[in-house]
Amino acid sequence: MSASPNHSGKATESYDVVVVGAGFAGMYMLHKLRGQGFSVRVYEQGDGVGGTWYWNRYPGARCDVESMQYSYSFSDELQQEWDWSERYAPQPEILKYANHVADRFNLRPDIQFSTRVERAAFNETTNLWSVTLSDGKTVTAKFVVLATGCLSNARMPEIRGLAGFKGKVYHTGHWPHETVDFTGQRVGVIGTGSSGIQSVPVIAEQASHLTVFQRTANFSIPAHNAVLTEEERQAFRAKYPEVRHFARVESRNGIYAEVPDRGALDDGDNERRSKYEARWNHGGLTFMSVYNNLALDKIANDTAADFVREKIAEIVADPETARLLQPNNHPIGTKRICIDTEYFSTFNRPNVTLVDIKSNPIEEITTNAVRIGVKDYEVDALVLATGFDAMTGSVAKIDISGRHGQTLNQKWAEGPRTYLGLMSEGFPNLFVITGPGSPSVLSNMMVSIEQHVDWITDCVTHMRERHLAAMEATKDAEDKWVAHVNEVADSTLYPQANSWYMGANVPGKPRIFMPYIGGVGPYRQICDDVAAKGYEGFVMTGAEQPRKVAAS
Ligand code: N01
Repeated sequence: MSASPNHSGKATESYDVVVVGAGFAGMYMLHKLRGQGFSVRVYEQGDGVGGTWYWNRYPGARCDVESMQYSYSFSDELQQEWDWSERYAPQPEILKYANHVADRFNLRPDIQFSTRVERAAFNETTNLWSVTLSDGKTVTAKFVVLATGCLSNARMPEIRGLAGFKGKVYHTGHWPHETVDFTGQRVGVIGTGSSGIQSVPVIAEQASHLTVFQRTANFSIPAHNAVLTEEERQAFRAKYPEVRHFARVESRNGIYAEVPDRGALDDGDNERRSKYEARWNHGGLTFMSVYNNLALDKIANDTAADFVREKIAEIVADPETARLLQPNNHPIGTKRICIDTEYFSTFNRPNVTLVDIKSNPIEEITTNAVRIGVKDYEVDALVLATGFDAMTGSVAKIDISGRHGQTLNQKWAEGPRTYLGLMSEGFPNLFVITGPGSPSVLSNMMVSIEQHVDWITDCVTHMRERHLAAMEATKDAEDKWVAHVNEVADSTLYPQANSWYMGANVPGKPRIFMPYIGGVGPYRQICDDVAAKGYEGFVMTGAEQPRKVAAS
């Protein structure tokens, strides 16, 4: 850090890099940049590290990527020494891991907690960002890195009367730190995405009655979670070099798994069914990689969707409830597939009711009930599992202005525009980690985070070595990238679903397929090629002005 006098004569803290957010992206960004000798300050809204795992403390929250893979790979010592207890670690364990990393790499001294970044403005004369914090302070930095997370801006539903409800209201994405005990209570859960599907079975065990309000049925595959034995951990650790290499370079989604070599229609009914059965019994996200054309060909996709619908009908005893739980308005996988533990069988419990709010929407929430038509479903507590303003929501909350005073919200009014999901033209020296236009949420986030952090670090080191002042995506490169992202998305079935990938869950949000679906391995290659060609598609300008260093 350095300090230079501002116009009022007071010293302004100045950093090479300001990082926004201390989740897994922000923590690794700090570690990596500091290792290269950059001065870095991280600002984090919460009072601890962990990002999404700090906020999402709802019952049943756990990872849907296996923990031996949903973990940092940058330190072999770290991955060899950390003991994951289960195949899919629960949220408290993932948060413990985040805290362990913060301590092990001594990150906390460079993180300011309980501090939001309110504004960031680029000064075209000095080529510095001026960053205003919620504590009223302003600091300057040459680079700003948004490590704000893709799913961290919890979205409250707009339902009449919600504010007047007299019981407790919880959002899964903003869960209290203290234990919430629903024992003896009548609980209503609104929303049946991943968060609802994970929390419903756990809440059902406590509540006297649980009513699940479902607008859209979702495809869910059993996790078959299990305790990891020491032998299993050791076996996995021994093959880490292969696992990590595959995830980074060869995979499409950052997950080590068998690569399908044929399409669903290349097999006969019996063979196909037995493959689906095997994947169902194995559990987890790899269900979707049993064949190579499930995301591309609707008829192929239907075979997998039908299989899951049949499974739901087998598990759920009441035929009408089973029918309602069978998804029928989107191809399987085009909304983030859910991974559950006993979700469908929970509806066989006598204390659980499913209410279809697609055909009969919620009219209002009264002081003690959810009102649908003439019927009041009385509840003592409400759990809103209604999701996030994904990918752009957290960025939009910061007032970011770039060249000519244009704000990022103005520029992204019709949908986010980036080059490689890393930078947006008109906003020099501003990076986004796992931003829209990169594989991000379609991948194992750890793999994508590490790739972006490494790329950004190489990039700013390149600039430092050449005393360059500013770097910016060109309009041409950005336009071509946006067109490519859309073209690839349009060649798949994904745009057919009203998903948060499309921004479709937020009223008024432009419908654009936000993540890059070209695959993690190919995307990495593109980013590496861009760097190898001297950061093709970016302009790097000017010799750096000497910054007055008053103190360090
Ligand atoms: O949110 P969602 P989520 N009235 O947007 C419904 C990640 N994640 O928090 O589909 C009534 O998927 C909405 O209905 P509809 C994961 O990537 C990971 O569950 O819009 N209902 C839907 O059912 C995931 O995909 C893990 O018709 C309303 C639900 O609320 C992402 O986070 C765990 C409504 C929202 O589902 C988001 O998951 C959890 C309204 N006004 C989450 N508004 C892991 O395992 C919304 N809904 C790592």
